Amino acid sequence: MKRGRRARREGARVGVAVTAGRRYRARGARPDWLLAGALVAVLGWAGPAPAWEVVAVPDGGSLRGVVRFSGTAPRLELLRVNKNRDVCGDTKEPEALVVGADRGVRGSVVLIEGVARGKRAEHEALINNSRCRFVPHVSAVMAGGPARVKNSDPVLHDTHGVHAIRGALGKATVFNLALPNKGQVIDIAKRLTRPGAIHVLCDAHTHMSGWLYVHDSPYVAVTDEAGRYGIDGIPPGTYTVTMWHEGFTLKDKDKDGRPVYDEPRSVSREVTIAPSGSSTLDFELK
Ligand SMILES: [Cu+2]
Repeated sequence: MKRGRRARREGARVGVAVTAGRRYRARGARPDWLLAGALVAVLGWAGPAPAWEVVAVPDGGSLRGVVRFSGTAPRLELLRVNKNRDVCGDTKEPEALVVGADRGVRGSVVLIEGVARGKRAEHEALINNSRCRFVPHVSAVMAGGPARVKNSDPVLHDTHGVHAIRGALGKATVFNLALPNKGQVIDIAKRLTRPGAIHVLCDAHTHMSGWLYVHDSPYVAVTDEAGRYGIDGIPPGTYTVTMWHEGFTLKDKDKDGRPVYDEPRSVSREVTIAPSGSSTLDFELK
């Protein structure tokens, strides 16, 4: 009871911060429009994630499953390397769709929606520029959770993250980091204030592409080579669980030669987590 009240209070406080911008705009007075525009640009396409409340989950349950590709997986075009070929090689395998044994899909994000409070964020998202790829290709983290970008190569990478959904003024940059030195690490936790998929690109290498999925709680996972995922410590209840996967049907190339795939896929299903229970939920990706 006490906890619930505190959570509501915190939510309300965040709500005030968000509506403050809206009120400003609604007033509509002359130079306020400029400020409102700036606010939209800063906020991007969604409001900040509500404050996460860490509580003990003694009867937490677990959710496990597999994401499998349904049908025949398309063969994606090799990616041409535009510079530093001595270090990066001439071509790279595309990673937008990687199907392993038993049709398991690597790099799908599975997230539990609407969890108000629960466990502490455990896993750090580390986007490593390694051999001119983002490793891992897809990572996930709670908003404001531990996250860093690293360069393990002896060449300059410029790691540029943009929200995948267009805001009022176009795609919003979340971070844009020049990493000229091997071994360099930059903390990005404070930049990850809003939930959603961030497309991670390299301004130096057009073949480099990855994703960082920011969720509003730590109840999020990315599938492994076999398409498996697992999430633990879930407060008992009934939830919507969503599987997200980046687009992999080639639509176009941008002006620099980057492949442009179609929109990400997402599939949602409902699941009930019993106290200390183990639930299973598989997804099909088409
Ligand atoms: Cu690069």
